[in-house]
Amino acid sequence: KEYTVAILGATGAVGNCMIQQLEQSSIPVKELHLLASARSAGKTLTFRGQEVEVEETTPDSFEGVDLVLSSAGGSTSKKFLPEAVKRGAVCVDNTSAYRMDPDVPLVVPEVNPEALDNHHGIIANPNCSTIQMVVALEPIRQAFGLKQVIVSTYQAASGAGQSALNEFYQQAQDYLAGKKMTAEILPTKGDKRHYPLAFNLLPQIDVLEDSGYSHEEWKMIHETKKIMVGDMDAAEPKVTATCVRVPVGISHGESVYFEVEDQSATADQIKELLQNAPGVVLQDDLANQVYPQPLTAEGKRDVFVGRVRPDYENKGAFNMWIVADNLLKGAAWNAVQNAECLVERGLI
Ligand code: A2P
Ligand code: 11C
Repeated sequence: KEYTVAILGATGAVGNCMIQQLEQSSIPVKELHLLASARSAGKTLTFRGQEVEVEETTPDSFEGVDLVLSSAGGSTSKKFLPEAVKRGAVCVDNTSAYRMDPDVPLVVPEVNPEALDNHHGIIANPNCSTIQMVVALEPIRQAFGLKQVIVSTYQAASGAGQSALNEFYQQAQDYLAGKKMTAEILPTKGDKRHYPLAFNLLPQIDVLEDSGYSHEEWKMIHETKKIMVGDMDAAEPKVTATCVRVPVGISHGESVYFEVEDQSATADQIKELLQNAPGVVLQDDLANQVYPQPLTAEGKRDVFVGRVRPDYENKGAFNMWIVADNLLKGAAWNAVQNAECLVERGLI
């Protein structure tokens, strides 16, 4: 079977990567529709050497579509995905719109592909910072049990979309040219105040909530639980997070502290597990200063892990450093990989 595919948000940072990832995927594509807002209608983008015109999204854009890959913001997903499902399409949604819906599987193929079997037309792709963390933690959880995770993130500007990435590059140029930096998007579109990211750090990703946490931190906590144990409020693993935007264009870094149940676990055993884990590349060679970095992770589909070491003051606890391309494994590749799994399982 060949599939008619639509990419909703095709002109965005993730949408562009979805086009590339689909080009490289095993999914047989009969026809591709590139959908965005009215602002982009008529622009052309390239798929497998052919020019494809971008169309304004309407409910009828999904007529005859088998598979939708979407990354055009939560409100756009809420507006259009039910229309797509009504017309018989299966949607892999990269936004947070449906992630906590009990009828919507939240899937990272290396961790919980079986959750796809229960879909009702929409499959949610987790948040980028959650995805890379669970890919690295799941093999450890399977082998030793996982009691607690404490994560601090170092997140790239592109996580906030193409316009945020452009704003960050402009700020860097302005700063070096001795001009005043301007900020209209970061830390998050729609909030009251904006600050420059260039030569700075912003401890706010998404909106700040009354709990004292940012919404990004909330997502890392509850998405991790839903993916790993199927319950967004599960008591274990315990998860807490601090999310920080750093002046990097692409690829998120994470410092992850975790405690396992099996107190006999060693750092060498954990490294061996990671070496053999699907989707993970272990880059951990201290003698040769080998460790994951955003610049070397960019453009790759894998999750890179290094600096694995025990907490010598707390048995059964470890630290590690994780980096992945937030636009690929954190978004477009995970979405296309989910779609490949749906095809393999006969679920589209
Ligand atoms: P457009 O380029 O026409 O604004 P990013 O995450 O990089 O900011 O990209 C967001 C994507 O979502 C873009 O492709 C953008 O299209 C698309 N988009 C935003 N709002 C809408 C909407 N109301 N309907 C369809 N697509 C939208
Ligand atoms: C960021 N992680 O870096 C966010 C972007 O829930 O899909 C992804 C938001 C989401 O800003």
